[in-house]
Amino acid sequence: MTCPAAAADTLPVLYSFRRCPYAMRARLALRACGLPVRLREVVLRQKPAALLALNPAGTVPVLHGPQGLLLLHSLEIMRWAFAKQAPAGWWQPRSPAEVALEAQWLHANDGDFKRALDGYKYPERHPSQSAQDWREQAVAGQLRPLEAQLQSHGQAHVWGAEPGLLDLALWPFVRQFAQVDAAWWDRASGLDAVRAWLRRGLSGPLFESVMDKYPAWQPGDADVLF
Ligand SMILES: N[C@@H](CCC(=O)N[C@@H](CS)C(=O)NCC(=O)O)C(=O)O
Repeated sequence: MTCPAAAADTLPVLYSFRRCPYAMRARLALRACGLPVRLREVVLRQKPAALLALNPAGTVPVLHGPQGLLLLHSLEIMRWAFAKQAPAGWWQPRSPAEVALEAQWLHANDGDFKRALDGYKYPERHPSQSAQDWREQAVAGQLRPLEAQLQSHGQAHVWGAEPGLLDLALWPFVRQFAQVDAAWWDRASGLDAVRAWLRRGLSGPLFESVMDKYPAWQPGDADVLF
């Protein structure tokens, strides 16, 4: 959807790529928190100069707004959104111990789990072990603990009945993992609680609402309100 220049001018700009799991989690958080942005869809092979000027590393997502707002990492964007306008009824860490626990899950996801996911998806690029070894590593290090966490309370989300930032941050990565070998995931993984958690997340209105397709942004294009 496009919006009048006057209304859009003050909104932050999100450089995004539809299929990037980091960009997905940023869009999920912005949408969950009800924070509109101007979305610029990036083609990674042809990064716009405006993106590279802001982030020489050339990664998406990037959030750039008025008054010096510049966030170059997905978790920074998520935390900014939740700090600005956390949705009512969502789980938020209430103690230093809960903050630390959430950070541990995120660190494990973005580190060891992401590496194992890449090895599982592209074993030819990561030949130090087989695809099956990468898969087992991802399961042992992250998905079995997630299964145990979900089973410990039997509720819909990682922390319990309320959804939280962590659910949004993990969904896009576990989604990719599940897609590598959907038959194994459905029939042989034994990760029943994780599968149900993922299915609920992906089929809900929030996830669907951040997966619309937009044409690649070019300088001079009308703003796309997201
Ligand atoms: N630490 C960054 C990582 C983002 C990232 O790696 N994004 C990928 C796309 S999924 C990217 O932009 N890669 C640059 C490229 O492929 O040229 C974050 O959390 O936002």
